[in-house]
Amino acid sequence: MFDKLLVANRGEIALRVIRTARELEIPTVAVYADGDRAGVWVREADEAYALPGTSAAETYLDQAKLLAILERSGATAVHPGYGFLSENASFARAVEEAGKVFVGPPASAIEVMGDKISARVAAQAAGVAGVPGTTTPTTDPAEIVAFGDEHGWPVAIKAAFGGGGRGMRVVERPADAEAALESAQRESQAAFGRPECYLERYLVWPRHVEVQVFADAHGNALSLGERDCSCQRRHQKLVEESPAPGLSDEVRRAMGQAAVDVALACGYRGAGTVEFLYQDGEFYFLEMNTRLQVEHPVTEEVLGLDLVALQLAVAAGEPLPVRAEDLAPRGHAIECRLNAEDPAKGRFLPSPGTITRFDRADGPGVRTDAGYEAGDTVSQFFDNLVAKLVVWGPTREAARRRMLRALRETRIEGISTTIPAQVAILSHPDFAAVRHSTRWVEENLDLSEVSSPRTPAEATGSAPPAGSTSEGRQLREVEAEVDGRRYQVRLWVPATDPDPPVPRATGSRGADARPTARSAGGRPAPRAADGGGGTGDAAVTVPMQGTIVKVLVSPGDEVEVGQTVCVLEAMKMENAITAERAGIVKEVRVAPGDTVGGGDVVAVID
Ligand code: MV4
Repeated sequence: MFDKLLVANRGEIALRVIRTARELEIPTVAVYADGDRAGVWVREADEAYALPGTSAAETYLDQAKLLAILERSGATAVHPGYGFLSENASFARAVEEAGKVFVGPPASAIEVMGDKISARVAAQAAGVAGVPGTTTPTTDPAEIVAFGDEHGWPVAIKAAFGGGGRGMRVVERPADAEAALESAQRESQAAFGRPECYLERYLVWPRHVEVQVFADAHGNALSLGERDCSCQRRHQKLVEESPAPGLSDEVRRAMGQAAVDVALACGYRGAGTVEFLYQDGEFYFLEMNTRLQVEHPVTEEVLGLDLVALQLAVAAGEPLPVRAEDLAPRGHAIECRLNAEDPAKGRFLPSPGTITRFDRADGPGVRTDAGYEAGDTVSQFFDNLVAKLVVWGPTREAARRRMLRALRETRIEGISTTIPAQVAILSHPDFAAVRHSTRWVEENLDLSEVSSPRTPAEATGSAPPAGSTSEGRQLREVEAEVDGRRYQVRLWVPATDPDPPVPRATGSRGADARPTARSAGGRPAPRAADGGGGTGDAAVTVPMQGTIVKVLVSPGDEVEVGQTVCVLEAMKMENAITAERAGIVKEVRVAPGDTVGGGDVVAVID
């Protein structure tokens, strides 16, 4: 097929590609940034080359370095994985111009789908409707008002060159149009270097359903079924599943056909994902991702197919080795993205660091795709994804329970992970009954009691016995046997460590997650906002490092609980920093352009 394959990526996806290549007896070439020298994918590849540097821009995004390694290694094809250069048309073109094969779609298809306005136009031309919206860039807030009055409020402002929700703003009423457009354009410019935005009617309670498509160079295109990725937080997916639950056969079939029509209309080849919003029995084209997605394993588990093998086959010019009538979907698969983030209080703060323990879940129907092992360090420079936990079960309910079992079996120490949040999601009755939507995790799931200590010892004093303080005490988990029965006991003992770790929050592992969102009919009722009593902190702090892009209050202003004090740009997203208590602004310590670190005080409220 190919004499040698360059895998231009890192972590779990690099290893995922290398595994299939090995099964196909294709020699592989890995690449690594300075901090990745000991990466598991580097060891598993047949050859590995350094990408000198630490940041993504200096390494996995550096086209010149990758093209030089392509030449030097003698590889004849490049698999870009996801992220990095996977949807970069100029890289795809440069690879082809070097006489090598880009394992992905033609550069022209990447270009059409990379511009969300032209993607909408292409889908429309294929007879596939998007959400009612505009097909020219919006520059005037008056257009938003006119659009909302015609199609209904709220209105979504979206970045034409965005994706993943960056640059998206929801405008509830005409008075908010101007500020929202300005903010969307600013975020879009910062993240993508282009300010163009367009409009859509905003759907209030949709599910995110996407269709996996495959096309070959011989005019065949095929749907490999759908995935539901509605459980996400700030556009970071947490749980994905296939098939999408609760769709009628008619909708499922029509959505698959629509996705195939979109792929054929843009001259697609390879693996692609067509995203839809699904609400009230209707589906609407959203965008097309021209790469293999993180969540592809749920499709693999349900169909018993290797999507990387299919990618390599069609990239080599072979006809698709499967036909629609041969597909035999079986059971249900769920994936959890285990990220190095602390979900405590629903904040999901990045938690880079060294993994000191990593016990994988095992047993029937369980698959872990990880890019790290115990001893490896999750760097602040790259994605927080540590591993993907994937389960298969004969039914959705069996898969849901199996995932809970596998989450509890997985033990990761040294970093905090999203596992407790995923336990909360999977064990919630709304998720079990498919009452969730793309807004459910953020608006209905109560993560206030969730915690994810980096190590069990770090739970020190986290729940000290009544009447004691955490000071000078340490939690010890010990086993005891009383009358022939084993007990696991927690003891708060005098600290031997002269500098005991700072208590973080209550609870210890995933099982402590206590979701409490209530359900009311089809749509769960939002939970009460935190700090509603206005007893929050006087000091307004930022949760993470970033740049202040806007300050909305001045000393002497009166503020309410939840009012935006300033806007922080972090990880290329704008975050509203809000007041946790009502009062008068006593001090404002930042100005636009200032760089701040996690925990820094930006204002004080009296
Ligand atoms: C929407 C929407 C509601 N109405 N468009 C966010 C990411 C980007 N791919 C599109 N997104 C959305 N577009 C309209 N007209 C709601 C979302 C959305 C969303 C979509 C998919 C998965 C998670 C989401 C979370 C919040 C909002």
